[in-house]
Amino acid sequence: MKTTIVIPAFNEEKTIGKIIKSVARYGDDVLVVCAKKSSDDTKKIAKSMGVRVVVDNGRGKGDAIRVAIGKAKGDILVFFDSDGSHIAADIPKIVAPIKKGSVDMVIASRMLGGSEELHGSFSKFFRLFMSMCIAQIINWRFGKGIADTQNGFRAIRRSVAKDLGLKADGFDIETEMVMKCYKKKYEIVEVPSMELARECGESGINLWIMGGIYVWRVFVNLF
Ligand SMILES: Nc1nc2c(ncn2[C@@H]2O[C@H](COP(=O)(O)OP(=O)(O)O)[C@@H](O)[C@H]2O)c(=O)[nH]1
Ligand SMILES: [Mg+2]
Repeated sequence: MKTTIVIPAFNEEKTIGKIIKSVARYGDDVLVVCAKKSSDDTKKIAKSMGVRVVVDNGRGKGDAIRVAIGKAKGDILVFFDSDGSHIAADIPKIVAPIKKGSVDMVIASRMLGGSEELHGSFSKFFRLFMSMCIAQIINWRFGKGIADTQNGFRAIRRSVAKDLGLKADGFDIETEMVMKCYKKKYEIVEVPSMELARECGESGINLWIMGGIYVWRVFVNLF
């Protein structure tokens, strides 16, 4: 099975080069999805490194993930953020359960592996709280015991990703992916992986706006 490492990137010129280098050895190819709304040199740097680069439609991270699902060539897609939050050496253990057989999606779990992004300030606490509430609702609805429904670092069979019919344009795409996998009886497992603090800049998530979108996304996928 071939593996494509998908890197969504919105104004990440400071880290994109390093991230591409760090993940390349773990996949058969690398696909960088640059944000149409990027205003820095992310795209130029990615292209100069000889990997495939596509541009999203300017609607957000979910849009970028959907573009990648349509354009990637691998049988397995690994989504890996470009801000330095994930550990590239964990990619083999995220992909392994899919390669072994019956698993369809593997989430790199911060709840099992720890996170530098979910503790400290009030906004980090609120994010963790929201994330736990969403996991609880999903577990109640589908009779599961998942701990981290939202980490961007994950692997999925491309055929499964295509079959989900994802609609989210924003950061709610990860939650939608989990709910639709459960609805369609696809198997998800979590593997521990530490989330590091992003290396520079700030998260694109505005909690007050995204909070409402997350609630809506969970609600429309409940029944
Ligand atoms: N292509 C694309 N990538 C995005 C967009 N928004 C965020 N990203 C990337 O998605 C990843 C996660 O975004 P980030 O702001 O760190 O969110 P957080 O990790 O959930 O706090 C990063 O690699 C961003 O560069 C977007 O609109 N388009
Ligand atoms: Mg991040």
